[in-house]
Amino acid sequence: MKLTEIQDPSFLKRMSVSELEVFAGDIRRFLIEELATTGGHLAPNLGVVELTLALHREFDSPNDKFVWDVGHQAYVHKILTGRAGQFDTLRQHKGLCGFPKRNESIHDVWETGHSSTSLSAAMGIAVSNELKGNDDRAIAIIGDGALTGGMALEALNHIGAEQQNVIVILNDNEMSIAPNVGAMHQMLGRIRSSRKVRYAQDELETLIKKIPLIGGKLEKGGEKIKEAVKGALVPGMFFEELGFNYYGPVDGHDLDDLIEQLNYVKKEEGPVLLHVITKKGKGYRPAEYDGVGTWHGLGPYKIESGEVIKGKSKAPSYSFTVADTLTKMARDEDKLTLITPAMSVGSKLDCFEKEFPNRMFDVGIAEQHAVTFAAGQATQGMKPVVSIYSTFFQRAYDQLVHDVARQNLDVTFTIDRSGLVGADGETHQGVFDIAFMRHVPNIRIVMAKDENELQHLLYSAVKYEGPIAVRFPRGEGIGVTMDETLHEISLDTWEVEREGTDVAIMAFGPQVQDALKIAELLEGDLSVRVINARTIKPLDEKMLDALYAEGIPLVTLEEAVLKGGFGSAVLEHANEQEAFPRVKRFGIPDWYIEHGGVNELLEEIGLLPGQIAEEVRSFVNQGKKQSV
Ligand SMILES: Cc1ncc(C[n+]2csc(CCOP(=O)(O)OP(=O)(O)O)c2C)c(N)n1
Repeated sequence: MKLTEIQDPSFLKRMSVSELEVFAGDIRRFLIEELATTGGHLAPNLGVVELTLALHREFDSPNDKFVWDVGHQAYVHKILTGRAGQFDTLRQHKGLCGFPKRNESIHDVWETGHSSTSLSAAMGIAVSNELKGNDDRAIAIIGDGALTGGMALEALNHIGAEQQNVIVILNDNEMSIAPNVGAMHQMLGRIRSSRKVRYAQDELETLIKKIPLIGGKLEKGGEKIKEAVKGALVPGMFFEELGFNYYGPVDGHDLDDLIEQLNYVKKEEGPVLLHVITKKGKGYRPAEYDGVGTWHGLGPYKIESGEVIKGKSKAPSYSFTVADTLTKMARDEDKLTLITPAMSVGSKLDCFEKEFPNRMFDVGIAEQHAVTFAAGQATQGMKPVVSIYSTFFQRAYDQLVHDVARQNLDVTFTIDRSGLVGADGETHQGVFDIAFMRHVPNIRIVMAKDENELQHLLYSAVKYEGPIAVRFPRGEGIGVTMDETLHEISLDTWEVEREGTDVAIMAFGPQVQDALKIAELLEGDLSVRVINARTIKPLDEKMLDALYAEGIPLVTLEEAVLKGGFGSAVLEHANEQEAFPRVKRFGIPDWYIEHGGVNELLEEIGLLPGQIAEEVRSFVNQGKKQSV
């Protein structure tokens, strides 16, 4: 069958195991070929081809509800539910989303992008099923990486206690983006190496009875001893103790075994966990032998050589500049430590890790813990830096408010992927952090106009004693010359980048470059002042007061949500001063920005320099008319 002709997964039920095996090969070829042009999450999807086939064969989606954790591994599910024909638009503007999307298919019941939500969502679905009196199943598919997230553990705790009918499929490939870490990972490793298989409950009882000499006595001798023996025989005792019936470990590429185990699982009442061992990147050599995480998610590549196609790089990435600066600083500052919640690959922290392995902590997907762990260190005089993506920092809001800022602790946050990120879409846009940090007492927020200013701003932020967030965008710097030595710059003043008398544009981060472009576009018509407002909090109140007094029209520009953002801060300050400047704000509107190229997205919301320039022109002219 041609993959593009698939409408729904029901045809799988008529396929034999050997037919399914051939079909798995077709799906792998399709993924490798399609993603070579579009890019995307190749390795996670190659790892779940057989698992997804078996799940769709043994359950009845959409009545039975699949909840994919993170959702980056749902491509095979998308193919089997009638979306193969849209893969040439994967992660592109208006194209197929890289994560489950409810408006794409009735088979996508739960939208994600952030990890560790699947068990809670499946529990919600299972409870609803019960209350509504139907026996549809709730099936969460979660990776060993996502299982380290606090939410997943909270949900295990709840599901086990309630004995709810939730099926958990643990897709254990030993990798998060990079190799997985933590005690949970070590525990799963012990299970994997024990190579024992789960015996169905009644078989286990029979087995215990058969143990020479003591088996019969044990049977009569009370539950406690029986449970202890069971612990030795059942590899997933941890999950059993939490109230789950554990099955596995099963080879996730052996369709025969998978189907057999799913049939056991289907018949169970109460919570059940099937431990499936898979290989990330299965079936494509470069992805299979990737110990680093390159093939987790990537852009286009050459299929034959496995070479990742990269545009000519003009400048180091902002992430690299941050990691490099921290590494340099750590050479002189032995209290500096670096904490990452599983994002060392994306934030390019390997240089720090190589040089200071004992001061670098990958805590797994555990943003909340990462922040409070840093706070704990700061109470002891250390200088912790939490490297975190803007979007994942959302998870740790209370830890910021209650643990770090309230105690006014010396923690630096380096906020990667601040601003629009593009292809990952609405779950990943880094546009909320200013709004959720700005109202928190004690914290400072800064963003540099280019990579050179970034290194100095970060240097100053780490030297500063108190909570401070250094934002920086995804991708490459703009190619400015980097100073050899680091120096401190002010953390509460702005700078005029270009003089002008008709209007003042205040921007920070890469938007300073946009403001300069706008000024050029309007040259001849309007004289535009451009201000690098690199300290978002506190504002440069002295400069602002002078601007209010001057009466020049003000424009604020930010790639962050308008509500509660930098422009709002400028208005609030005017209100506090009882000043009434004319202010026009540009930023992210009050809706979620979907996936697509950053420029396409900016165009859609009217934030390209050319679009803003026209708006600024009419804003200033309108003001002139009013004052005539
Ligand atoms: C809250 C949160 N933190 C970090 C990430 C970034 N992230 C995406 S996938 C991933 C690894 C997930 O590993 P696992 O669950 O084992 O899935 P695999 O890719 O190995 O199949 C990480 C850290 C995220 N999506 N959500």
